[in-house]
Parts: sequence; C-alpha cells; structure tokens
Amino acid sequence: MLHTRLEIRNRNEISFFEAVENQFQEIVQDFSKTLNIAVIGKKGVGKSSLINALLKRNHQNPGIEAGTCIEVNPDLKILKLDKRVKIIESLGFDNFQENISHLTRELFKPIDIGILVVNGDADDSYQQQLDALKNHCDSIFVVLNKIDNWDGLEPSSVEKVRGDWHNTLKIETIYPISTSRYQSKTTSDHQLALQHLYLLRQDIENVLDAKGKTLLMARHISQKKSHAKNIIAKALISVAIQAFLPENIAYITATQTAALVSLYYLYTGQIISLKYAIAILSDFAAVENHKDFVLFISSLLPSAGLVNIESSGIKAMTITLAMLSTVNSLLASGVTLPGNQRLQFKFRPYKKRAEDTFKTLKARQLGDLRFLKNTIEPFVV
Ligand SMILES: Nc1nc2c(ncn2[C@@H]2O[C@H](COP(=O)(O)OP(=O)(O)O)[C@@H](O)[C@H]2O)c(=O)[nH]1
Ligand SMILES: [Mg+2]
Repeated sequence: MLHTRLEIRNRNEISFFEAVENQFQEIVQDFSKTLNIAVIGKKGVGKSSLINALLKRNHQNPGIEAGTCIEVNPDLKILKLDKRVKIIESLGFDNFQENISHLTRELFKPIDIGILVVNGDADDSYQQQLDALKNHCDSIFVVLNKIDNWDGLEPSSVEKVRGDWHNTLKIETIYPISTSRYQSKTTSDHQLALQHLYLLRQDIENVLDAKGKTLLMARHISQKKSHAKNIIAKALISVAIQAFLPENIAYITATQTAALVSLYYLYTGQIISLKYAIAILSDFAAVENHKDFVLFISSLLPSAGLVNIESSGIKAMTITLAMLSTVNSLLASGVTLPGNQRLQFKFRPYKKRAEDTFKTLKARQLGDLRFLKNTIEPFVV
C-alpha cells in the first residue's frame, strides 16, 4: 500500500479526518478479493482469442502488463494477471482437475466465472462440459465463436445454429461472436458479432459488479476509459446526495478519496491509503492558494441546508468532477501523484468546464447514472 506523510495540525482537523476515515472505510473498494475465470472449450475454438478480446488486447495494444502465463501442459494454461486474478484456459473440466491436482492449493479457490466456447453446429457432447462448469463456477456463459464461418450464407443461418445450441445445451443466453475476423468488414453479421461481444462484456461486468470485483479485472483491460467514467459518475451521484447531509464535507471528502483510490488502482494496480488520497486532494488546495485543506474543502463545498437543493448538489458535483477528471487525466498519461506540477495547469480549466456543463442540470438528472456518464464523456480522456 502506498502511504505518505500528511501533517495534521489542529483539533478541528483531527475530528474532520476521523469522520472522513469512518465513512471512507465503509465505501472504499475491497481489493483483497480474488478473481478466477475459467475459459473451457475444444482445441482451436478460440479460447485464447476470446481472452484477448475480453482484455481488449491485440498486436497494437498488448496491454501494459501481460501477466505471467503458466503452461501446465498444452491443454491447460493459467494466465496469472496478478496475484489475485487468474484466467484458466483449458480443454475441459476433467482434464483441468487431473492436471491441476499437482498445483498449489491456491488454484482450488472457487471460480467466479466459467465461459464455455463452442463452434459450428450444435453438439450434445458439450452438455457434460457445461454441467461440470455449472458445478465449479458461480456464473456461466456460453459463447458461439467464429460466426464469420457463416459469412455468405443466409443471414438467418447464424440464428438457426444459435437456436440449435440453445435447445441442445438448454441454456438461456448464447453469445454469437467472432474473435478475429471482423476487424475491417462491416456486414450485418459483423454488427451482430460486435453487438454480442459488447453484451458479453457487459454481462460479465454485471456479475463482477455484484461481487465488488469489477476493478480487479478492469485494471488488466487495456482501455480504461469506460471504467474511469463509471467510477467518476458514481462518485458524482453520491456527492450530490451527500451535499444535503449534516457533516456533508466529511462524507464528500470520503467519497472523493474512495474514488481516487479506485482510479489509482485502475491505472497503476497500486492500493493507496486514505492519507495518500487526501494528500492528492490537498494539492488542489495548493492550486487555489489555500494552506489549510479543511478550510479549502469547506470553501468549495456547499454548507448543509443551503437554500437551494439543486445548487448545493451541483456545487458538490462540479468540484468533484473537476478534481477527479484532473487526477484521471494525469494517471492516464502515466504520471505519479501527489505533488505533480501538472495538476495546477489542468485543474482550473476542468473546473471552469464543469461549471459550464452543470449549470443547466435539472434536479432529476443528478441521480441518473447513464445521463451523467454521457455528460462527463468529454472530461474523461
Ligand atoms: N474464422 C475465425 N477464426 C478465428 C476466430 N477466433 C479465433 N480464430 C482462429 O482460430 C485459431 C485458434 O484460435 P485460439 O484462440 O488459439 O484457440 P484456442 O486453442 O481455443 O485457444 C487461430 O488461428 C485463430 O486465429 C474467429 O472468430 N473466426
Ligand atoms: Mg489457446
């Protein structure tokens, strides 16, 4: 964990930071969890290609850290993305268990997500694989890969094959995708494949979200933008509500610091302490020539019970968006915080833009996650 020294000077500050700490502990992401994903399917169905597609990795964009790949044998590979996150690629579960028996106990941890990859015409020999997957994994997905093999045939042929698999495996959702061929073509099948790959990613993300594990995976996906937007938009919704609570400044600071911890982890994989996050926030005080962080933050944020509900929420959101988008743009360009001079140049323009953007917001829009994600699109690089 990254720590830093933060000078706390007076009583006022001590009680403020205690209040922040209590809130922070409740909302900060728990990074001690593990994440195991298994991708099962016959040789050549496109398991490795699917893993790359899920991590948005390709030749131009291989990802910052590739992770270590342990090849137990040609039929079983374990991609250790970091010490808590593993993707297991295997022909099947029987083989997976035999092979795995000589590995460390660590590998027997429960599997969060199991993905069965199939190709071609429906085949009931997969039923057993699917049952094994259901036994070992909390959530399962079935992917019909290489649908470009039906290119040039009747457009309904993909749907027919999908329906056959549906009946054979008795599974509700099957994702028809292609993990390699559709880079440049724009046929209707192409659209179908892209749409379903997108859906698959979304559905996997929903499962991870429910388990509080989204960031464990997101950290390894080569494009961070959508996750950064999510972290920031959720923080904005929280501060809009907190703006009306007593002790609101401690709540809002806790939300901002928890979002900073998430952004930091997303880009660097490092878990920063609350003090470290507050040190980053203090840099914003320096930009505005404030020496005292608590006074600074109080001057920016609405006081509780402020006349107008909309305007307190909007004030809290504006400052939070300016801070988080500044931090996001610095982290995205690979610089370290706190104490970075570039923060000064970025913060003011972001604040001005945030003020202009939120000026016209209506009260009902303050809690609309989808709307906010669209609104902050230009802020998140
Ligand atoms: N036509 C087609 N080929 C694919 C697709 N996805 C992967 N492949 C190819 O299928 C072969 C096997 O892919 P790979 O990911 O290594 O399969 P694995 O053995 O299951 O890991 C490779 O030559 C890939 O380029 C796809 O969507 N369509
Ligand atoms: Mg492979």
